[in-house]
Amino acid sequence: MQVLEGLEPVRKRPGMYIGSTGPSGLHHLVWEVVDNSVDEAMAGFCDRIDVTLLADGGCRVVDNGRGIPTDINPQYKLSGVEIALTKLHGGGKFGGNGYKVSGGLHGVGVSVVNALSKKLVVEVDRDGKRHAMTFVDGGKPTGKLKVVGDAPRVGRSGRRRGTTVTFWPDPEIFETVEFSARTILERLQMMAFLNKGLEIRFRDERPGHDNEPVTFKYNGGIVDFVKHVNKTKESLFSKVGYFADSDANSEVEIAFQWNTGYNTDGIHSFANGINTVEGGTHVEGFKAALTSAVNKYARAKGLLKEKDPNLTGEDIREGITAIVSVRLREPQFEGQTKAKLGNTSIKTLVQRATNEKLSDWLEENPTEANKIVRKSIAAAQARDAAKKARNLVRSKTLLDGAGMPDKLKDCSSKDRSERELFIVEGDSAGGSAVQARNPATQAILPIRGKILNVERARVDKMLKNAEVQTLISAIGAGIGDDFDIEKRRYDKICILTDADVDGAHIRTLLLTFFFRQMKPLVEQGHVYICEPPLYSTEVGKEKVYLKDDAAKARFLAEHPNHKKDFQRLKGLGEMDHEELRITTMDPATRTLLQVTVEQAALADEVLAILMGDDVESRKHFIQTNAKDARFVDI
Ligand code: 0RA
Repeated sequence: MQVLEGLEPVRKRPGMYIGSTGPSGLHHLVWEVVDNSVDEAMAGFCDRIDVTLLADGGCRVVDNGRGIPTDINPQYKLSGVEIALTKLHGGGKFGGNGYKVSGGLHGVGVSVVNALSKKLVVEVDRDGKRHAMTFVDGGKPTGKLKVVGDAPRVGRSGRRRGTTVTFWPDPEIFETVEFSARTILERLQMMAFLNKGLEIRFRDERPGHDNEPVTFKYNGGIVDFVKHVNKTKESLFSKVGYFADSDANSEVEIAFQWNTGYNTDGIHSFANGINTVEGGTHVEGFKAALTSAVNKYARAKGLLKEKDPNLTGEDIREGITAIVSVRLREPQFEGQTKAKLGNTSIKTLVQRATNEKLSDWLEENPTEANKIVRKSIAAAQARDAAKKARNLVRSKTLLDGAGMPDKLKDCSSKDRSERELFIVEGDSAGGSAVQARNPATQAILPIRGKILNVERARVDKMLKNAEVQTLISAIGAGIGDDFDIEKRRYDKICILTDADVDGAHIRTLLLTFFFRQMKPLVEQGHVYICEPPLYSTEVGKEKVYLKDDAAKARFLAEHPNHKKDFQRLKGLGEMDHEELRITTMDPATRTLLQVTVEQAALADEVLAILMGDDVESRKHFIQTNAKDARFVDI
């Protein structure tokens, strides 16, 4: 059998066993102890685990399993308890062959926890007796395993069975020995979801912390997990699908639902209770079978015609929430963060199970199956439309304006460094701007009303919007990942909107669009805001324009004897073109504000909050900023 060693190697190289000596390694101790109890639960002998953070910094894990064996093992001449707590099992999670002595499927064993604790007490209730043993300074026993009394009574005639491990992590090993209740709670909840019916209780007894006990117990298991993940989303249908399968060496359990959203990364996977955030063979098997089962169903029911191409995996996964949980004998964890399952045999099991059982589920739930297929088809169409729109945009990149939108009044200069594009709110203001401009260097693009809200719209809808299309064509450098700043047709992009709330809104929308879809344009200082003045007055024969109320107040302070009226320049449309030229467009006299990334990001954030889907933060923002118009009016 495996070589058993003392605990010195663990204290010499803790990172080898628990990954690090930082907070992650510290919490590994808790996972290690809890995993042992969960293994006992998985074996069917335990249905309750209590985790307590003690006031003195210790951590206690109590289960009602069979109890670690207390009798003497003839081979080692030691009790099972001593073997479990003092003998290092061959290998380990972070560098060995993953073999574990107890029924568990992974982990490095409680002996590692013992080695890295300044004190550890193990208590075992078995055969009607309570047995106890204490270790100090990294696993040195203070005596043998002793019977310290009777096990507590349970029920009418029985005595409690179970294991209690209490440990105090060694501050000489760890950078910090302060546990995070939140980290532990998250993990315990996940464990409870993955082990249906298992009751896990948590209590933080440390002074200054929330001492209320918390209980996790999910009789629906991963079905409840899917419901929990989808709680904040709008689901496509109320049912949650579920199936499970197994072979001689492994088990798979899958729960799934779709929401109306567009994300394609809603598959959460686990191997032996470990969250495989990088996916792996189990996820590959599921994805492959999901794609083929949905396509097969769609064809069989005539939802996809013979001439239609297959739905892609990505189209089908749009809006999915799924939990894929597998248990297997010797899991191989690979990848950057050791969070990708590598065992190839599990792919076969998951794929076969999904092909069979998901197909059955689709047949048995035609209403839901129909909705899934229709959503996938919509996703495919959207993807197609987005691609067409992108290709359209790509082909128009020339300075000579061939194929430019009709609305654009382009400029004639072939020298990009002097070309300017004015995006002007409304057709009538657009007309004035055309008269006020220098046609050699200044192009005008009128924008009607409010352009599409980029935040909420998905990319394909956004690209279908006529205003957005003309804007992209006029600038000529593409969008998103394809945006190429070298292809821009203008050096300055100037936003010219009214000095009112609607104008501010359009400006925010445009800034957000540039920030999201043409970021380098903002980063490299090509985006500007025009500042048409609010007031005009006369000093002698000369007309004076004043930007806002503050400028008017300053002017009055400087000209205390000023008697002339102030004209309020209402909208861009009401300004004559000469006024517009002087105040806003002529480089010799205008005021132009260069947009910084910070300004654009703030506009983006404001818009995300005001118009995104997150109703709660929108409410919060409106409540806390209702008085502060500055946020919207950049
Ligand atoms: C080995 C054998 C048996 C139980 C356990 C280990 C065991 C270990 C831990 C660690 C924490 N809680 C635990 N509960 C059980 C089975 C012994 C038997 O056959 O009764």
